Amino acid sequence: MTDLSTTIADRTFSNCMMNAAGVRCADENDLNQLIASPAGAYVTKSATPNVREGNPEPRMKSLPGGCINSMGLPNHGLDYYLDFVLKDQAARPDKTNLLSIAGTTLEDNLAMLHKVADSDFNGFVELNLSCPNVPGKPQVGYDFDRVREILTQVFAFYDKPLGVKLPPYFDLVHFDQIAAVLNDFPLTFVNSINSVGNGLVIDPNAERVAIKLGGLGGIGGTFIKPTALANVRGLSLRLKPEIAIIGTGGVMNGTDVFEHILCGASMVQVGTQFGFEGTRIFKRLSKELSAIMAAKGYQSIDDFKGKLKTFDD
Ligand code: RRO
Repeated sequence: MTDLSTTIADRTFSNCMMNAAGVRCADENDLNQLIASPAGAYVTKSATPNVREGNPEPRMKSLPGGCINSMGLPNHGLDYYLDFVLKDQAARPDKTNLLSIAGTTLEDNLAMLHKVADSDFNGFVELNLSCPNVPGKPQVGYDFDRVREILTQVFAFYDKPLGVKLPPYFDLVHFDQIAAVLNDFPLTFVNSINSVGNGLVIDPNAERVAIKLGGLGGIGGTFIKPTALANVRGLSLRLKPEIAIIGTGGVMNGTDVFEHILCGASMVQVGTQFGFEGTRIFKRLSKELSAIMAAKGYQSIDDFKGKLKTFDD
């Protein structure tokens, strides 16, 4: 029997797979479907303080094996998601879930975190520092001094479990720089990676961009797996062991989950393909990962987590 459970800090999750923020998690109906699925946890759509419409449509385009989006943070506002997770927590006190927060300013993030701090919520907050789709608002995760400033202000008062959602990094110096910042804070986890920002998808027949906002948006799906794995591995080698890693990006099948865990992920999130398949994907991925583990004689994910070999080993 293979055991797909995982642990982050002092919390155990019955399954190491869950949804990625943004995909099919924006309302109660979506979230209740996740609760009813084999996913080990859910994360709510990134919240802003108030309801937000997001960017003009079309703002998402499916591609073979992936997608591009310029959603622009459409969400029901923090109160809606906080209310949902609090009710769920009361009904299922043994479960830990993630509340995603993505203020477009530091003040908004601090105000939301004060509200969460003052509530009974005892799950994980995922602070999104990497939304690529808010015009005029750069992805904070690329400004290392700003990340330090934000985390300094957050941890001055917030003392419940908190992690950050990071953008992909592409240069090893940037891995060193972000890790040096993150290691100075009592983070519970980092989630790597968000969509790969500002790709351009074109409809060649129409000779036009595929989505609004000039056609630019975050790319997800198979194209981004090598970037995601490099980031999970790169952070795993650099972060202090108390900071767990959630691996996200390019997960289509059980092998992809296996590879994320080999690179050091304790939990794996599924975005694009979850959007295509819905919650039944968690049963399929669980079956596929279990089969890989059984064939290799692994009983638990700790048997291979972070144990990627190189030619130097
Ligand atoms: O809503 C979005 O446009 C969005 C967000 Br907040 C994010 O973090 N990542 C993404 O690809 N889209």
